[in-house]
Amino acid sequence: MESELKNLAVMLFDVGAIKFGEFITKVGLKTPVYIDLRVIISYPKLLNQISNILWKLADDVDKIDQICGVPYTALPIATLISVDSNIPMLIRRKEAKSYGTKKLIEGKFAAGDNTVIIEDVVTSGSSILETVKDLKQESLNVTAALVIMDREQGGRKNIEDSGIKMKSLYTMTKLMEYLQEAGKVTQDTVDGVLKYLAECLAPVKTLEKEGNDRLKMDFLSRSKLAKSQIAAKLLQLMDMKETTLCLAADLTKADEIVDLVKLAGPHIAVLKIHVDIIEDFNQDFINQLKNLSEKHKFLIMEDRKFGDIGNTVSLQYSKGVYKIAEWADLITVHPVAGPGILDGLKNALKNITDERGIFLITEMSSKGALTTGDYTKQTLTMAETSDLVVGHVCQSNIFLNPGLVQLTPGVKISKASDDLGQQYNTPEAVVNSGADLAVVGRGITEAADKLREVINYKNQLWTAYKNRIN
Ligand code: S5P
Repeated sequence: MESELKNLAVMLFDVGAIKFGEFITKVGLKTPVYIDLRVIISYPKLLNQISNILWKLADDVDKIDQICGVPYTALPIATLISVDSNIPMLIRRKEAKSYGTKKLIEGKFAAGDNTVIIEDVVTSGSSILETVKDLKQESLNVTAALVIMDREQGGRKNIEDSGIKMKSLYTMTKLMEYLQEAGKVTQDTVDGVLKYLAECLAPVKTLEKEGNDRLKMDFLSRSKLAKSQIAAKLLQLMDMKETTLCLAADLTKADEIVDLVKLAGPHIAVLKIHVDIIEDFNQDFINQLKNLSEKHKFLIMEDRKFGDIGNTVSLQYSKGVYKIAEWADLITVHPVAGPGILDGLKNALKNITDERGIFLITEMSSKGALTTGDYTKQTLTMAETSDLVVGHVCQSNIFLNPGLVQLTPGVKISKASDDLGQQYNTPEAVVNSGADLAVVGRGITEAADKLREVINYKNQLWTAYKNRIN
């Protein structure tokens, strides 16, 4: 293998894939060596040789289910390996599509598939770590990263510290040695490159610190990562209106709700109601809410907490007196019945053209709630499987996916609990615990000056969000 690697190093040099001189890297730093493996697509034989030899680094080939290429340079290499080994391939998109499914990972896969990442050059390791993160988000199991060139600037450590085995064909030291032996570079060039590499280490990054930290990202960036279109819309309107307030208008008279929404509409992101507590429910009430939601740009959530088998929730969602599917942008769902509940709800949307979304009740705010342990964990997994899910109703930062929204109830500036088990936290505390949207009910509905309180909550929540992302 060593003599093959030497020959290949010379060929790479000869086709201009390895250059020496003074170059500027993509982060604006000077470097005396530049590796540009993109050129190898113009040399099919070389491309094939590189792919073959890279694949020799793979362990336990019969246990590998997927090969994932990191765009763009490594894609043709991964393709050749996939064709040759007859192991299917995945592509990680650089950005989610702005239309359709918004998938980040293209290709067919199953949760738990063993996946090997193919990459051309590793400097800090961040491309591989971002890829690992997206693959893990889809419950894929990353077993190794196979790399052509390790620049020896700290990337290997970053990747291995994140628990991923990395194997490379060349380290920069070995490459320089081979090229010097072949008379392609002088001792001065070798010294210059090695000195540079020793001095210019890439920043330390690990999987946890890398990339999409939900709590540190702004809503607009996160909207681009959302699988659900209505989640993207929600994140965008929160950014545009500068509000994370979800008003729980738990009043029992239609007119009282409409009057409150007329005041609060410009300041809220979501209006949440319990339609079954309204004594004089009628279609005109819904029409008024829809008009206000269009005028003031907020979404309407029916906090129905569906919790039955698929067939029943399908009927409850679309039929009966309330016909919730026709007007509620968002609904809440107890995942207790298992994934069939999501299929049932989707089934009810066959004739609905507007975007609809679901918040799963993943953790409840009330004292002694049973939404704990495995139940919560399995709900998190369930959310990743459906593009109807907009986010989680929960009390703390229990999920990573920045394309999902955390909605947290139990928010009040002054009071710590009510007499019926509800537990409250302050706006700042819930935002720091990961709340993207905060539900405020009686903190506003029972206030003497409701508009003042709406604005007060909105401002306190927005300030806490701004502090959080900064
Ligand atoms: O865990 C939960 C989930 C929800 S959706 N705890 C909650 O309190 N809620 C809802 O949030 C509850 O049904 C009510 O509509 C609102 C909280 O109202 P508040 O008056 O206690 O602020």
